[in-house]
Amino acid sequence: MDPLENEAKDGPSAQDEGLDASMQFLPTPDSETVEKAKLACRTIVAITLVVLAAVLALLIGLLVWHFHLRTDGIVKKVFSGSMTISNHRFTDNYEDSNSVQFKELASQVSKQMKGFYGHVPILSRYYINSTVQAFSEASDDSVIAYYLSEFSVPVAKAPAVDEAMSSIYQDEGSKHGRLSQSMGRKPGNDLSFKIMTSGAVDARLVNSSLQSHFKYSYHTRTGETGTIQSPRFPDQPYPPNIYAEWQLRADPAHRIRLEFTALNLEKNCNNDFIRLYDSLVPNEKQVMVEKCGYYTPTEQPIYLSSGNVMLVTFVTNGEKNYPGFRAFYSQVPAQSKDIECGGKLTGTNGTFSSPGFPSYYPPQMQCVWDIEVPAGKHVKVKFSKFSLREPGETPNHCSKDYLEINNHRMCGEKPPNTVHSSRTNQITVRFVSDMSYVDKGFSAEFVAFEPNDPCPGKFQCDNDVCINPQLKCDGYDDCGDTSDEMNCVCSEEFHFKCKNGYCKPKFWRCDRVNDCGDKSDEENCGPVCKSWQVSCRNGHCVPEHQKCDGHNDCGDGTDESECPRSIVLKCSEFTYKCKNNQCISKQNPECDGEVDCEDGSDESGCDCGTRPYRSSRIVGGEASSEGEWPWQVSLHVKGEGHVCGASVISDLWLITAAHCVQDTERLKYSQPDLWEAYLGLLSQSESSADTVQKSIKQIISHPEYDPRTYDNDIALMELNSPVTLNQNIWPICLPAASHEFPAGLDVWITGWGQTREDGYLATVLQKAEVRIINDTICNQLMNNEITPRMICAGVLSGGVDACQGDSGGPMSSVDPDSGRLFLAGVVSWGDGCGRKNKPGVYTRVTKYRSWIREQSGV
Ligand code: 4AZ
Repeated sequence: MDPLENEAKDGPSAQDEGLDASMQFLPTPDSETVEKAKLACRTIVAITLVVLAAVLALLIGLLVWHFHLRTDGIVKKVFSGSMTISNHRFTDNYEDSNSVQFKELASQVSKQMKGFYGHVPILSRYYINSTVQAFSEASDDSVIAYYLSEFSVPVAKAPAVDEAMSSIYQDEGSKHGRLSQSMGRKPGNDLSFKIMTSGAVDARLVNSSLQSHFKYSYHTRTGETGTIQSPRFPDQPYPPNIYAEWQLRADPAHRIRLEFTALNLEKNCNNDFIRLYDSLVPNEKQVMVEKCGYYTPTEQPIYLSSGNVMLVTFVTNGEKNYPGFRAFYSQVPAQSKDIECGGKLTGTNGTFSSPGFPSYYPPQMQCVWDIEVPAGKHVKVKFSKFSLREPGETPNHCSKDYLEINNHRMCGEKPPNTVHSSRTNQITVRFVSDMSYVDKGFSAEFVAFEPNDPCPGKFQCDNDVCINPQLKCDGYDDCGDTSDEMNCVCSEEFHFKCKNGYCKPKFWRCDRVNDCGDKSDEENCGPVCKSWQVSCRNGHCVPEHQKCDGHNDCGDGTDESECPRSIVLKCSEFTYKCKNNQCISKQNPECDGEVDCEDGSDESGCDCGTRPYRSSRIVGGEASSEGEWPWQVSLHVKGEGHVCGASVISDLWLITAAHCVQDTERLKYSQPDLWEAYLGLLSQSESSADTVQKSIKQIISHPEYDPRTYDNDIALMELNSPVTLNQNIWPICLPAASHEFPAGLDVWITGWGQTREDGYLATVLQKAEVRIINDTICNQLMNNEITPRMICAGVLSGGVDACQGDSGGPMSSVDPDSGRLFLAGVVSWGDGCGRKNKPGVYTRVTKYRSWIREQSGV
């Protein structure tokens, strides 16, 4: 029996009857009747108890539910909005939240808002209060009030409150929107107001963990420029867990122009971010942009408001803090040449662009251009830039910001040279930006053309783009829709014909890159051996089963070079030389974690090429993270800043390019005291606790460096004293003379050099992934200027490369077996930067292994 049941049935009954519980189960002579009476009585008591317990449980449940909803289940909902108060004239006192005038009008607005929400039961039930955040001057001299309305809502009712809030405002459309029931002049209340817009406030702005709040309010006048910046900028990183806002006002009939001159925040916008609003309150419907991460000096953006106000908010969380931002604000006339928008355009050609271009266009713009070219001609519009993106918008929907050409809507981002043609001599272009989110806009050219010759002297792509006829069938997609690479007759001399019909430059064959798209350019490469054979580097073919059998069947060690165990061979350029002068067959055996030399020398001196953080695989130049390239050094000329890169190869020695340390008429770059080396650096604008600045003791330029050809472009620098290695300062492995970096291998280049040809230096260390290019091909592409002491790498279609300022820095190659990084090259020279078919040229470090050891002992 269950002991509980026993207690419930028997315990109380024994007591009820005044019996001694110990006697309860003793049999009596007339025990049967006594037992029956007892049983009936016990059942009644038990039922009563069960009912009581159920009632108690229900009561407890109700209490828990009640308290749960009253405490944990309540959410704070904040909405922001603005209203015009048409029966009040604006005075400057309204800009000062401490003035009597501000307080009086704010209190009136709060009262009126209470009455306003009072009409809607679900809102009045949960309404807490409304507080006016700011007033601004409308163009007709009346007052605009910006307020926050707070509600305390049970979680389950939150959607109903959102719904009620959105239905009471009829503010889609525009700021000059329609009147709603919110229009009112109530008896005993002297405000005549019209709600203009209202929207939820981003939950991150009302987060209770934000410890410090900063609020600033500025009014700019014509000819003045003010500065706003994150707390502690530029000396220290911004503080954690703060909310800061700047209310910016301009005179009526002006716009706010905000230009960022520095922007370096944490990459993740969920942690730290800036938001701009086309309002003085953080209304979600009027967000112009959200920014985080780093922007180089060349891409510092400029924003324009639609009216005479703008709000900048800045939020940080408790994790990582960065340098922050600085921006200049000023006022510009609402209608000016820069913000010109629409009109009639005539002639045979001309240009037009989105308002404010190349600044971001303002919200709430509507422009129409009527373009007409001479009768008998047709007209086309070509976009050199087109960027009309909005979060959550897809390019075939285009309901927010868009451009309409003869009723064809375009939005999102389009490639340069996108063309739209008309079959008449007229074209109408309409540009619309809505209340929220702005972008860079577009820049366009219109051109008249003869209907029967749309691309005079050029090739017309299927997408109406005209390209230089030489670009047809050159292996590159110049049209953007591959129509220039279709139906090609490949040139015998220059082209390889892919199986899928494309013609690709001959030199792209067998470079281990799938240029055709169907891999046909990478088939049948190397010596033609049978499928059951191994192809040797010397052109021989040996049976597959002879691979890694401990015999040198190829004769050059190829069949024994990619094996778990090495064999001792006659020394050649393909063998690795151990310290005891024995030569072994294994390819790249140094520091791979296995002892291959009898004397173990291939695994000595291997405290190199490792890093605390791994990089992700992203092609193209982008910012590195701290500790990603701990051998990267920034060489500064004292008083001038960064000039060249270098690599740490031990705690005392750096490798750089000889051309970085050649004397010129102006400066004696070969003098050690001209230089200072920064180790463990990520951003040129800030140093971390692990950054070390070192003086240079001596510079050893390669004695055979040729400044005319850049042959032997390598130099060693000795630090004044050894550096303490740490997670941000660590040597890269030097490859043995026999180390192979085959064509097609992916390698990384890093540096603070120019981010484009003739551009600016980068502030944060940039990284890019490029491929080793075949020597013969590179020599053809670079006018036979490649010597055996150079190695080429790049992306032949262009756009990814080293540039001025990267010189002397590393080309790092990850060894697939050990994961260690080896110094494959030193950035040396090139024909411009990132040009098509112009790879970067690097000093081939394997050629200098013994010279480095002789000079530095490393
Ligand atoms: C330079 O001037 C330079 N594109 C370095 C590398 C490259 C071009 C120029 C490679 O230091």
